[in-house]
Amino acid sequence: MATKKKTDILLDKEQLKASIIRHLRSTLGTSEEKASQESWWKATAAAVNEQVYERLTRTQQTHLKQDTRAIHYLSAEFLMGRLTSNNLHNLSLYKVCDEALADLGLNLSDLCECEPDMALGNGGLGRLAACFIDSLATLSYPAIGYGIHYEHGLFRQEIQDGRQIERPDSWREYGNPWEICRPESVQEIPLYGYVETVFCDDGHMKKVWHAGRKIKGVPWDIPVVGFGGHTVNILRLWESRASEFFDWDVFNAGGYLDSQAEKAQAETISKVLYPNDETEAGKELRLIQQYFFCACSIKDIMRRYKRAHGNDFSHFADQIAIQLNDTHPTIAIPELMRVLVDEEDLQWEKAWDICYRVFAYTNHTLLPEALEKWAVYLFERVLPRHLEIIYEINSRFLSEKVEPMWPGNDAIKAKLSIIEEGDVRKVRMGNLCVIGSNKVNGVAEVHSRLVKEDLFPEFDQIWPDKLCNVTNGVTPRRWLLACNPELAALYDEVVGKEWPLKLDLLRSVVKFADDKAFQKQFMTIKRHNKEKLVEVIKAETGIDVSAEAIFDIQIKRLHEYKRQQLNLLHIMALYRRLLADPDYDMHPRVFIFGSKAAPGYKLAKDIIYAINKVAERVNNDVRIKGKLKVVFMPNYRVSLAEKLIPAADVSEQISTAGYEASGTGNMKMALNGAITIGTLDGANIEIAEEAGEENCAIFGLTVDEVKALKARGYNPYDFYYANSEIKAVLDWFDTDYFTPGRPGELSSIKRALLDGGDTYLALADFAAYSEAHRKIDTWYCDPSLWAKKAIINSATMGKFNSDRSIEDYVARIWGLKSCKVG
Ligand code: DL6
Repeated sequence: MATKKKTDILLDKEQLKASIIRHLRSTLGTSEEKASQESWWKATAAAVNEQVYERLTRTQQTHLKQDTRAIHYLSAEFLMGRLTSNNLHNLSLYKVCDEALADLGLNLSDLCECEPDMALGNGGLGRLAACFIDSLATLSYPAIGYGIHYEHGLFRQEIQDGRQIERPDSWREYGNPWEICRPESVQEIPLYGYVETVFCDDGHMKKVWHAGRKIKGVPWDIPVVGFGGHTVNILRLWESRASEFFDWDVFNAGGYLDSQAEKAQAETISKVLYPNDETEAGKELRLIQQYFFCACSIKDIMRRYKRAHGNDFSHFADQIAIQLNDTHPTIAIPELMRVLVDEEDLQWEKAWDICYRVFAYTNHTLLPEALEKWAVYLFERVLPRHLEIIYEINSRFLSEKVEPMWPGNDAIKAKLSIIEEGDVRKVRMGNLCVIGSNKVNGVAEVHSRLVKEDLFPEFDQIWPDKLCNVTNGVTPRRWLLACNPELAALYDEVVGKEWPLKLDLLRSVVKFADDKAFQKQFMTIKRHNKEKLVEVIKAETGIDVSAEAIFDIQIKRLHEYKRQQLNLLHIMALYRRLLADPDYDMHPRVFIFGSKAAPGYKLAKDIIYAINKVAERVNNDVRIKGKLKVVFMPNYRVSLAEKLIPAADVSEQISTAGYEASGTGNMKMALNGAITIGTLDGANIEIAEEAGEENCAIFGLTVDEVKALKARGYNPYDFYYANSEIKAVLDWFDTDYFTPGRPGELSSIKRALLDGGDTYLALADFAAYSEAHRKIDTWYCDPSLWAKKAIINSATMGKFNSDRSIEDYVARIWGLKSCKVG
């Protein structure tokens, strides 16, 4: 009989049961009779953690011994969601645990529902980071994710009378079993103060930053279990605390609140994700947040490096790779320069050579408002030494790179400079990222092309090999294996159990796309998932929908460029058609939205309100005989996405071409057998290439057509007057049809689309969008044709495995070696 390998899962059902009960009694301090569902969930997590920690230790020992290059992924967002089912799946313990709990009279899925989402992110960027750290561990790469341990992640969204209300999200109010505090690795971070120039005995000049304040960074580690359970990396999140948090003297003198002021101030730094930065205080807080987590992370990286190499920095760039996930962690570049030059006494040139080889930057958006800029005066006050370093980087860049290429060209210098001149001088973090990184990547082919051609064309001329592409991906473990168990089981049967690692294997399923028996199996699974969603919708919103209908889903942040308003216009147009002709020929359709709007984004919030008001009217209108339903699911988050995605028939990916960097929801829905209605934007283009354009409903202006129309001068009124349906729908917003007794409550949407200039060309794409929906309807009415398209979509998404993205990063940017944990 073969002996078990050290990494084989050694737990059987009885052992797991015993472990859960032991933890229930000795870790949770309760008993089987008294325990709440939460206690059972935590006891289960603790039992799983025994396995996780053992592997974590083994991984860290292996990495220490092998001492190969590691990637440090710096991100302001990690949208992890729930970890219980994910960790069980990745340790191959899901089934055993399910059975063990069933023996104890419990249901694993119910227990999983006790877990709050770790919503430490806003949207695609944060979820991508979560998928990437899953893939890095799965592929056995030495990697650490670094971010912020927000006390409250993204707000919890409630809907009251149709409007979004933001409530604090307290994901760890009663403790989170997946995180470990590491007091032994606390860091202290300086802020404010002044810089002194000191002349040393050997005659050289040195800069000394005298901090005005110090903040403590306390690390919390979340183990990241790779699929197969061999490698367990960590996600290290920094929590801010006051260095001296309690003033005895002030307290004893009766200043009970004042005695804690320092503590309150320091803790503010890791309080919330993206504090509102419309005020000066908000801007300062955001900059401090960014510096805080970057500085803690750089110190941590230094500590580890020095443990192995002492003060010999000649191997630093060979050992350390740092990825900047968007511009939020840009300050890590001058921080590493500061540490190397000021603290480690390296020459500027040597330090710069190291920095340049260490850093790489991922751009996630072309929207100018998302490329951060900080006022110089703010920098001067909060990070005075960093501003000096940025000036030095900039002056060397302009004289060594720009002047030789464009001699005497001040306009180009002004454009490429890290400092933007004007009434308020600003530090351009995007430019600093490009100048300080050895590679810059976009996240889908078309996006990367636009980064090169439109966003950073001169930088591309200076460094022709710097700008590259890595198309995003999603982990098939969470986004198929865990969230769609029936489809996963079908794929196990048809292609074997290797597909969660080699998603390309699914391609062989294409040959069954015409097979009636397979179609039936595939669509029965979809039907089951839809039936489950019907229950969730009823429970969350009270709305009755039928699984007979087409489930048409748009789930993503609310933004005008993503065009939820276009979807709404079309829904209203369908409603009008149905009112005009109750026998209007269409298959019943349920339009489902899930979306949060940034708290300060008024129009986005108005769009949510309009969706809800239209939903109320449409859902209760007996004249249309239930042919149209509209559902807005409150508090969209990862765990809700896990229920929506497997049930989607149609995936709405309708951004204005050229604006959505990639999208990842598009990949998740297609992988689960939804058909994309989408523009030729972001990764939609690559999805259509993989699945075949005939299996997607592609519509609308292309990137070049969008540019041409804008260049010609786009006038939305042309479409308003030319298309009577558009006119009627827009005029509806001014009436009280959807807001009885309160006309004009929805008018801001019409205004934005007409007088506001319709920046994102919703009216220009309306007719094509409406036509694409007709096509969807026709396809759906032919069940075999629909099943074939759905199967092909699911089977051809192999490219969008985040493991492939990570291998691309490794080959094109990071140069890592996989480090198997034995
Ligand atoms: O790369 C991950 C994700 C892309 O899939 C989305 O297309 C893109 O919108 C998102 N970008 C951001 C950055 N901020 N903004 N806007 O979240 O990144």
